[in-house]
Amino acid sequence: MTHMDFDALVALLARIFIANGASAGVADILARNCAGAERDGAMSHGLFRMPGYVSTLHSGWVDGRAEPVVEDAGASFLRVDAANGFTQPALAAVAPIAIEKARATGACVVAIRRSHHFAALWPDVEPFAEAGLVAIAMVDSMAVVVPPGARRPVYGTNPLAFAAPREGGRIMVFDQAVSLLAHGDVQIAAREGHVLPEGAGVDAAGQPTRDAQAVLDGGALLPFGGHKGAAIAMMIEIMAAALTGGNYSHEVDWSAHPGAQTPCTGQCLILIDPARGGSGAGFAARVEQLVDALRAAGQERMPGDRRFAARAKAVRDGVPVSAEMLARLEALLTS
Ligand code: NDP
Ligand code: PYC
Repeated sequence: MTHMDFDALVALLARIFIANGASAGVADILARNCAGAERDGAMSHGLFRMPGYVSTLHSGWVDGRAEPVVEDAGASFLRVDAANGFTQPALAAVAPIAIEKARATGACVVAIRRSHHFAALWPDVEPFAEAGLVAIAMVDSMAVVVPPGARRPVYGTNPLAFAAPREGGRIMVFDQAVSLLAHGDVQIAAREGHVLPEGAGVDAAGQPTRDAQAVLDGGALLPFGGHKGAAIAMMIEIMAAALTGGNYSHEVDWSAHPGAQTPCTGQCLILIDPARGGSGAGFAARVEQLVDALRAAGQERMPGDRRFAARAKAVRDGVPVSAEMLARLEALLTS
């Protein structure tokens, strides 16, 4: 295991993206995102994803050089056509305008369509909370989650991320899939031979299974919390696809592009200026009071705590990367 300087890791990943057809701008954004996930210990969306990005670029399914088009849709509404590119460059293009609108009007909805999201969602919300706004993001993905009572998957693993300012420049953030496990974690479990937790998935015959490979071989994932998680999955399909003009998870069809792995769907982002609410400038203090109440009640770990601790350690010691992973990454420079 070596410990890589974060910027050196970003530079290596950017070279891989460029070597496989991405523009320099897209490469830098995706490299920072992917290295950031690894740095924060979000392994299901860190370096593990690089071969998937590369095979998708080679398949012609995604445009690694796409130029997003931002459309003004009202005082508090922005649309973005990601032009069959990745979501993060589209978000980067619209973010400054969205912040401006949220500050000017109290809120802003951003509807991104024709966009590929293959990453963790927290990087899409954290910067807005750091800028003093509340941010909620939703993305639909590919149909691998079976609704209660249904015979086949319809929903994606559809992540939902939330971030809000806390006192002292800190933020409160959570980021979670609607399935009990993210698809990436099932792939990792299959590769490493781990058994899935109870209630994570079903096999091709629709029977409950803890076998990760059975879920991948024609089985499906289950939403967390049964019908309650399924309702959140439905909301995310409506907000990230119907509202944005993107694909539903069940409409993603990459069959003509062998090697494609990045779902082309949509993302909805909602920004709120918390100073407009009833707590006014006291919003961050009110968030802190909730955290205090949770801690007093015995909850020691807040969402984001593990990620922030991993980040602080990596900033100090470097990002741990195994020799095997480094060799795999270097091979992607010439794939
Ligand atoms: P996890 O279940 O690992 O974590 C979900 C959230 O709960 C995190 O905010 C986490 O904080 C927090 N958390 C975890 N354990 C505790 C605990 N004991 N007490 C308090 N808080 C806790 O995430 P998922 O497996 O659902 O998702 C993993 C990643 O996969 C996400 O980043 C998601 O965006 C991504 N994903 C992306 C998809 C896409 O289409 N692009 C699709 C599906 C998932 P912390 O981070 O600090 O652990
Ligand atoms: O881990 O479920 C997942 C996922 C889907 C798309 C990107 N990540």
